[in-house]
Amino acid sequence: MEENQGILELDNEEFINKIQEKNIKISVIGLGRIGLPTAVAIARSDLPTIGVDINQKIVELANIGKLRINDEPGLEEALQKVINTGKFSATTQIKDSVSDADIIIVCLPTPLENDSKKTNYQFLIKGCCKIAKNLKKNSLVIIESTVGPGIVENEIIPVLEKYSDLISGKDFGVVSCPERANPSTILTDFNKIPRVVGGINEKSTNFASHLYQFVFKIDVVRVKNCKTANAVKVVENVFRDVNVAFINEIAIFCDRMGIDVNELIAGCKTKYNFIPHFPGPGVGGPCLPVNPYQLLDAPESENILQVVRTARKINSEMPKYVIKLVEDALKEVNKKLDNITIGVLGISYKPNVGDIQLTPIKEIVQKLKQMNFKIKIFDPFFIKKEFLSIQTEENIENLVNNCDVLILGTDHDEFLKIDFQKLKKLMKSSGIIIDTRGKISSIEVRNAGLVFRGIGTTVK
Ligand code: SAJ
Repeated sequence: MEENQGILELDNEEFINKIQEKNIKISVIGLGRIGLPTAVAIARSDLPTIGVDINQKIVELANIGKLRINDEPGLEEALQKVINTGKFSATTQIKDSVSDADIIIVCLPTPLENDSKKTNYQFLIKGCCKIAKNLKKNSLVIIESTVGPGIVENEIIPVLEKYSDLISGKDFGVVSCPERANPSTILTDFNKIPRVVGGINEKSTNFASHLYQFVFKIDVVRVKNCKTANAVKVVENVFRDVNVAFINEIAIFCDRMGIDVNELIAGCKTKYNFIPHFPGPGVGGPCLPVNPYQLLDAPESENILQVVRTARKINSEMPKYVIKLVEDALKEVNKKLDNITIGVLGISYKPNVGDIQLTPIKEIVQKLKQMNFKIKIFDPFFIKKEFLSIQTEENIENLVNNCDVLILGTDHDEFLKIDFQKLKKLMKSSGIIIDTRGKISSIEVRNAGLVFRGIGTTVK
């Protein structure tokens, strides 16, 4: 087996041997929330890995074993180890990584154009254009970015062929293996959640499967092609968005019926085939509010997928329901609407992450500002930072001090141990607690002499 032989010239056994000998060079494009942990995990299995990112700061920090984010447990330690072993390094120069790589793993963002609700694939396409210009013959490109079904076949492969002058399936391989890990538990998820692999041909699928099995020691589900693998990822997220919309509506129904939605869910989930989802102030993050549009982008979705469209509408209107709860509670305590101070506990889109991408709390704060309420914010991941031109507080006490209303926006662990008796002393008289996450005991709040509202948990 000659040294500069491209991996796709190898047969299955030779490829597996080359992996076992740790003699496969990996390039990871995009060192963000998924890309960096992926590169670190691969380097941790002793495969030489060069990571690429256009952000100089990320690259400089990574090369000294430091992270920009502080909410991925174990990642910084793992990074330091692979920096010390020399199995991982980072660069801003795509040529330095791709031109000598056997396998190129693409972890570039595919965000939503908020106004048009169209997915922006430009970061991915531009990245693949640069990859193509440096692509070694007989290498394998793995797309981990979340894309709509058909995007790899119709947009990515043509770009790779055009700028490499190579033919996919003959001169290079392509596979979709969408990432499935949860922000804040990514490294552990890598070794727990099976991976779905679908390639342009059997060899591409096989080689990618061997790589993921070797590095992550997890089951690999092989599917027929790239679009099927991409559809799996998008549909499993849209499934979640639809179920969250369902339970959000049920929660509003519960508030009207005088039923506690948490008690309802606890009852339902005793049935083996009920998958519990939980109401909230809306669906945020870089994934769930985006993925439905990756289905709806496809011309094939014309006049169908009404459930997906409706679910998006329901979830994007939940911030309005939170505002209604605030208005109701202020009416109950007969507070005039001027000179009201509202404290918001948590702005992240979900608990225990420092991430405000498409967070529903943004719309809630914007609406409250439009209603001329004075807003204070505290989030342990964003201390003394600016959010919607509001300087966030240093601690909970500063937030609660002199508040009329306290809204639990994100259920970070540290917010679940609040002493409402103590809190009542800091708030203005007839204080109000709005729980958007179903994590606060209405009894405890009311026993402390505070007014309580929750999404589906308001019932006395
Ligand atoms: N949410 C609810 N109620 C629920 C579940 C979630 O209101 O019962 C809200 C959350 O508060 C958050 C949003 O939905 O605002 C998304 O939450 P999430 O837990 O789905 O978090 P993500 O977006 O960080 O991760 C999802 C995961 N997808 C699935 O679990 C199917 C993760 O596994 C994916 O890797 C990730 O999307 C992704 O990268 O696509």
